[in-house]
Amino acid sequence: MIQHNDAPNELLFLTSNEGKYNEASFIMNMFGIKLVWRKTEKMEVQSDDVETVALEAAKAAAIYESSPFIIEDDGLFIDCLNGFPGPYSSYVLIKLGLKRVLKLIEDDRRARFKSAVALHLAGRFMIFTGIAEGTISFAKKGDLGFGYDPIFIPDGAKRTMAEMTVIEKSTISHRGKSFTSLAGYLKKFH
Ligand code: ITT
Repeated sequence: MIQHNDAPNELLFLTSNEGKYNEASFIMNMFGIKLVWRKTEKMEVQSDDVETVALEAAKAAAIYESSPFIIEDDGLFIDCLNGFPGPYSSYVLIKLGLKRVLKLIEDDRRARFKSAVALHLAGRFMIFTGIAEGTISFAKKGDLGFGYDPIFIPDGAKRTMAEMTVIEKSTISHRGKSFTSLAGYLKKFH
C-alpha cells in the first residue's frame, strides 16, 4: 500500500497513442489529477492478457523512468473470431483496416474492449482494469474517437463509440472504468 507522502500531483502517461492520452487525461482531470503525455512506444510481450502486457511494459519502463508513471494496454476481443484481434488490435487495424475486419464477422457480433493500466509508484506496480461489453456494428459509423470506435456499439447504446463525445464514451468505456479505478486509488492518498 502506498503512503500519503507518495501520492503524486501529476503522473506521466507513457504512450504513443494520442487518443488514449486525450481520453485518459480527461478522466483524470475530473478527479483533479494531471496526466502528462510522454510520447513513447511501450515494450510489448506476447500475451493474450492485457494485464500481463501492461505490467511487463511497466517493469521494462521502470528501468529508465524514475517519476511516477502509467502504461495502458488495450484490445478488442471479438467472440466469433475467438478473441481476435485482442493483443494484435493495433497491428490488425494498420494492416487490415476496419472494413476488412467487418468482413470477418459472422452472426455472433458480441465483442468487448479490455483496458489494463499499470501504475508504477514508490517502487511498486499496481494494475487497474476495465471492460466494455458490446457488439460489432454492420458498418462504420461516426468520426469521433479513434481506433475501432466506428464499429463498436456498447451494450445499452444505439450508437457506435465514434458517435459519442469523450464524456459519453468515458462514462461507459473500458478506459473510463480502468482510469476511474486508478483515480479512486490515488485520491485516497491526497
Ligand atoms: P501504446 O502501446 O503506445 O500505448 P497503442 O495504440 O499501441 O499505444 P494498445 O496496444 O494498448 O495501444 O491498443 C491497441 C489498439 O486498440 C489501439 O491501437 C486502438 O486501435 C485500439 N483501441 C484501444 N482503445 C480503444 C478505444 O477506446 N477505442 C477504439 N479503439 C481502441
